[in-house]
Amino acid sequence: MEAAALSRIGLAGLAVMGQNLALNVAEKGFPISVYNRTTSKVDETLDRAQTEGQLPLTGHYTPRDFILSIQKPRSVIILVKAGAPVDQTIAALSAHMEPGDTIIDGGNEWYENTERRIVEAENKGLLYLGMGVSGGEEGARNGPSLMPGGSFQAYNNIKDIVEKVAAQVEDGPCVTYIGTGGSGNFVKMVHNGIEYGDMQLISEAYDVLKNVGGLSNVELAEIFDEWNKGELESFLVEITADIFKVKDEHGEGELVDKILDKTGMKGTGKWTVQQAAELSVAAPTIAASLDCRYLSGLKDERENAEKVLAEAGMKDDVASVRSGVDKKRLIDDVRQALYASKICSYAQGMNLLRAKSVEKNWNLNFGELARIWKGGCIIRAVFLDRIKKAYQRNPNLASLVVDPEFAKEMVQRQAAWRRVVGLAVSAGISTPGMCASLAYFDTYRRGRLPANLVQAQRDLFGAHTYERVDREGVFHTEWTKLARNKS
Ligand code: NBP
Repeated sequence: MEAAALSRIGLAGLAVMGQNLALNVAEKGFPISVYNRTTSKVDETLDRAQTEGQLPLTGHYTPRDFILSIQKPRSVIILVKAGAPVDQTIAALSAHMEPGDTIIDGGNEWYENTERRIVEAENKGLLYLGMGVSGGEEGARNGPSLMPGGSFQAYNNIKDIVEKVAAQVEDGPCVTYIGTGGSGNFVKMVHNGIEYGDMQLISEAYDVLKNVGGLSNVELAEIFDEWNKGELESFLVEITADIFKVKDEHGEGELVDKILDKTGMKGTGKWTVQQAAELSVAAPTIAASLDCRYLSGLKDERENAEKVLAEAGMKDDVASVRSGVDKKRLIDDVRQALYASKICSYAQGMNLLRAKSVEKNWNLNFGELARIWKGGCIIRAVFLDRIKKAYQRNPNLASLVVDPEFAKEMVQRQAAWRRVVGLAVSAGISTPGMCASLAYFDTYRRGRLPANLVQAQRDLFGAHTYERVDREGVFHTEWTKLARNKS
């Protein structure tokens, strides 16, 4: 006989994400059992459940007690470090699970690991979901964006829970069934790649405004607050405004100026760029943001290069460029450049998702993906609603930049965008994300590219052949012979 008060769901792994998600589930009225390898975290979570409103959460100290405390068919969320810890946790828990029970990995897992585990789970009669969770600590506690992929039956078992736990926006909860296999993890990975791009583009806007425009942190905070009331309204723009306002408690000025300029990372951006290359999808803005993180890590080398090049005669041109700049116009131009660059970055992310969806037969719904990113997650932004509508208008949209509405916006913004990139280039302020987006736009929109010359070169040195614009067939030319005979 089972005890009467079984939990509706279980959660194992009580670090930042697990603890907060468990409290969120309990707060929405679903009794939850929790477990963690290091049991002190179980007690911590129990304490929080008490102090945060006597929430229906029970703590368990062994895998067996934990699993047996959950009602059948059991659903267990795992939120441990991705990779081997997930396999170890699955092994410990599944020993006590029964056919029909479900494992849900909520970590930032590599999608192929999820696909392997789906098969392993199936062999034991278990169902499996790989569920991307975005929104960090705050999102997990108050409403994340959730991207579950894998078994549809497993999703239906927890649909009522995840729909309550997820962030809520005017067109529904920020969760949807993504697709089969590792699609949930893959979508979360690309979400993170887009997040890299957004953060890079915002940092470039800051760099240009600060160094070319000469804006103070106080002015920057005002500008970002202002931007957050318009088309750029988003979590990242909002928090950026806040960052500029925080004073340094250890000295003069604002804390942002005291932070070491080396960016950390955990790997999802790199996976995104690797996948883009793997699938022959151009994702230059996301790749530029990854490259910038690598370059930021070379602090000593950069400082040395600055010194060596100054000694070699490199002049700082920022001051002369700044003197000719109309500050008000620059601010407005940067806003437009940021927006246009962002559209290109999202276009790249969406096209990567489409290529993978075709390869894996996931049948991803891009409008729905944009919708569930509207709330809870790090890239949440007002303009995702416009992306949602673009894909609703045309689910087979080749690129966001050719959606009639976005196309109009790109055209309206391109003069400002070019001015910003041009100014930054002449001032020597690198804007790799904005440049990558602009080059992507200019490459994508041109009916004819210099690829004809590359084809000719390939044919000359490697007999790789070429096609012609004016007749059918595959051709090869003895270029060198013809060229040299003529001369
Ligand atoms: P961490 O990624 O820091 O992992 C810590 C948890 O993993 C602890 O519960 C720890 O147990 C457990 N663990 C480890 Br490490 N090795 C284990 C093993 N061999 N067996 C069992 N448990 C093990 O936690 P997190 O930051 O909460 O993130 C959880 C997942 O969510 C990760 O995949 C992360 O990438 C993803 N994610 C995080 C964020 C974020 O903002 N932090 C956002 C979105 C997604 P212990 O207490 O016994 O050491």
